[in-house]
Amino acid sequence: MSSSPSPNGASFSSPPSSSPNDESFFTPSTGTNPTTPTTATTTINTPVDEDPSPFSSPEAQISWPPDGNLTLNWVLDLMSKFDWASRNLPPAEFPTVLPVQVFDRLVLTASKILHKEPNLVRVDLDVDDERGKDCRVVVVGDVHGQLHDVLFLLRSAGFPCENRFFVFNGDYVDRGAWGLETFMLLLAWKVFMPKRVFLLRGNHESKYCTSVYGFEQEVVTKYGDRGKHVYRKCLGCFEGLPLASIIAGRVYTAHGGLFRSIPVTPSKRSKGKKNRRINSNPEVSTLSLGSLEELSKARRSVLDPPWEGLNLIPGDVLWSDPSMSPGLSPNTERGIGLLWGPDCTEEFLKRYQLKLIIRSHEGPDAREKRIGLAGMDEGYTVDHIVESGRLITLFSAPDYPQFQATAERYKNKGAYIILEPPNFDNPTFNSFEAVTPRPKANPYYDFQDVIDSDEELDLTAMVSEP
Ligand SMILES: [Mn+2]
Repeated sequence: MSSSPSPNGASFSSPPSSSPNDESFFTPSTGTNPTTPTTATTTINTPVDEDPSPFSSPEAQISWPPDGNLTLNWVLDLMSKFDWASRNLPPAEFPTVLPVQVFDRLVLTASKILHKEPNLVRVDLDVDDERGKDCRVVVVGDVHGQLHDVLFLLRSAGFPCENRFFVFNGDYVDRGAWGLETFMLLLAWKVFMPKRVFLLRGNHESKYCTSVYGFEQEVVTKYGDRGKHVYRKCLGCFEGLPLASIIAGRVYTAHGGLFRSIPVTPSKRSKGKKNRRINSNPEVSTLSLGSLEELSKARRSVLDPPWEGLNLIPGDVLWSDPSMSPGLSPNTERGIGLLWGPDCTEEFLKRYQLKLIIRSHEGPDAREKRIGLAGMDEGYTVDHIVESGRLITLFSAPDYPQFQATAERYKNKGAYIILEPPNFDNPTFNSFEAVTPRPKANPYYDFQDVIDSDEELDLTAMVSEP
């Protein structure tokens, strides 16, 4: 049930002076993709003039389409140029590839689409339609700025197209050196195919995490004096990302997972100073599983999901973890979110007649410390098997984290899931290894000092309003 396409030896390096649609890179290795232009010929073959800068190359520069409509070739070209830049340019030269004006247009266009989506996006497939019978949904877990592995994954699964949907479970940025490129290329796909590509929010799509785990520093390094502007725009876009999805009425996906019931609808006032003190949490004794209706009403447009007050559902959905012990309890290891047991998985699946929960959020480092739960060596684990269905953790960053303090690496595989008709509830797991060699890069955070997994949050540092 697990296939392992090997990315090793496949070269994605494609200098921008050659065709960006080089077949070795852009032909999906599996499946069919009717809209993939295997013979596309967007050429930018003009010879390179003498250039004063040893790095900038006029062919590498991306421009916004004059009519504002992204095309498949535009997205493929963007991916090719990001890949080339990651191998050939110092980070500070990145704006010669993605000028800040083009960044602005892409983020603005994507943000408008994302902010309009509901907290819980419904990925509905018209399987009664003749064409719908060939539909697939690819589900992807944490990718953490590992650009080359994301490019491999997209090529391996097949690019998004009319009958190939994608649901990404969040954690696009931080830790890896190419979080900006990764997030931008996913936004490009979102803009190009808004009804086929769904980007959910991860706990790292927040101000707190990106200030500790590298993304803020990455953006400032790449964009220099425009870095603060670029970072702020990214944060604004993070706030628009939806929280969860339901695929074909049968599969629930979210970055962390399940969430508590909140009796009162949170109001804007609940984030005021008076609520900042951590209390002894009188709600603990009355924790109960939240409903999809409550999830739909939560206020997701926050830079950091609060861990106290009334707007707790976003923090739960983004930060919670499954446990082998029954019941709901505060996630004391993380300092935010919940732990939920197999009984909660069963209750949630049964209540909504679902068959599967696919969540992400735990890599090999986190799983090393979780007693009773399987390791992340293959990129996925089946955590709960209950009467109504299963709970799966999916992690899509192989050989993670990119920068690691210890000599011994986890050497974990990443995985993606394919859901197929008629019911979309019997997942196929596809494990894959990291693209090697990974281009050299410097870390954007002090990986020796920050703990490997996201536990023991410095909660006081999260009290930051725009
Ligand atoms: Mn996470």
